[in-house]
Amino acid sequence: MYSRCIGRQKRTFSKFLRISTQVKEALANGEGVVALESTVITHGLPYPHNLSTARSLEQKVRASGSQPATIALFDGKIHVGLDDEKLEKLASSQSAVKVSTRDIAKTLIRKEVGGTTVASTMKIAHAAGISVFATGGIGGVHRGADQTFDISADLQELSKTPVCVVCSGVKSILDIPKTVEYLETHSVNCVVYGQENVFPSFFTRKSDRKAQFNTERLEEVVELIKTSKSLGLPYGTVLACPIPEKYAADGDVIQNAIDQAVREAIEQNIASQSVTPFILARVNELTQGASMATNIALLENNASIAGRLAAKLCDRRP
Ligand code: PSU
Repeated sequence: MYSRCIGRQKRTFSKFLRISTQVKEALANGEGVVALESTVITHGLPYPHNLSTARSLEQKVRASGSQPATIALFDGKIHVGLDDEKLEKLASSQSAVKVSTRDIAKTLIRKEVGGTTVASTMKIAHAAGISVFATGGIGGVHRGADQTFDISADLQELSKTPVCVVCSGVKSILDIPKTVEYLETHSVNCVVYGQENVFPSFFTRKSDRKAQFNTERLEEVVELIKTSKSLGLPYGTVLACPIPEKYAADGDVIQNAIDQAVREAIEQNIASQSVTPFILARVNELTQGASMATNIALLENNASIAGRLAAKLCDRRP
């Protein structure tokens, strides 16, 4: 039943999917492939830092033994694996829209340039046959969600799409305890890659929550993914990787800026999909660029870990 569902999703997406030759070949040869999202390019980082980061993330994946597949929407098609011309077009677009799963169809019919979130990138990666995906942070339950009901579609997607998302947890602009609780309720595998079982909070290595378990062995994560698959479980996996120690130093400064930006977002009635981009841009201003440098460092670290994980996942040696 489960494999019939995947097959159906692949067939229905195939009319719109444009998979690059390199990604197609890597998949056909059973090599590691890592999906990369593109909201971070269109809405997360300013030009030209977004372009240089998009290139460096692809480079990190290659250097760790896998093929990168950056995902974005152009011209009524879903592109999996972008050449440099498309990366440039995406990074410099003034009109690109943020595409969560809900927005895929609308962005296709309007032929808009679209940067994919964690949710839509997972859905597309799965349809293309890619099981590992690297990003900075996942969306989560927003602070005040008991009043606003604002919960990222990333969490829903994690509960129904078997892709492993390598990230640094969620930003403390969100409600971390409720986000971790939501993941648990919806049966998402949630693993910290490191010595301690402490769920990371993006710019800093710690929150006051635990994951399901922690491991220092990617081999154990591979076993988890394979076992979930062979049980026919449809749930995704969060592999939460704390930011490397040397970049975590600015954590307190950034934390204060986040608190201020959250207050401003409430005062200015910023809502829905605009909340995260507003807060990210404001935190970067308040920290005079420190948050962006930290953000890029953790993105690169996660891309390297995902590259190693994807290579191990497809390794068929006994
Ligand atoms: N967290 C970040 N930077 C980002 C995002 C999250 O630190 O750019 C993006 C990701 O693409 C994530 C999306 O999937 O925001 C979540 O948005 P929303 O809360 O509207 O679902």
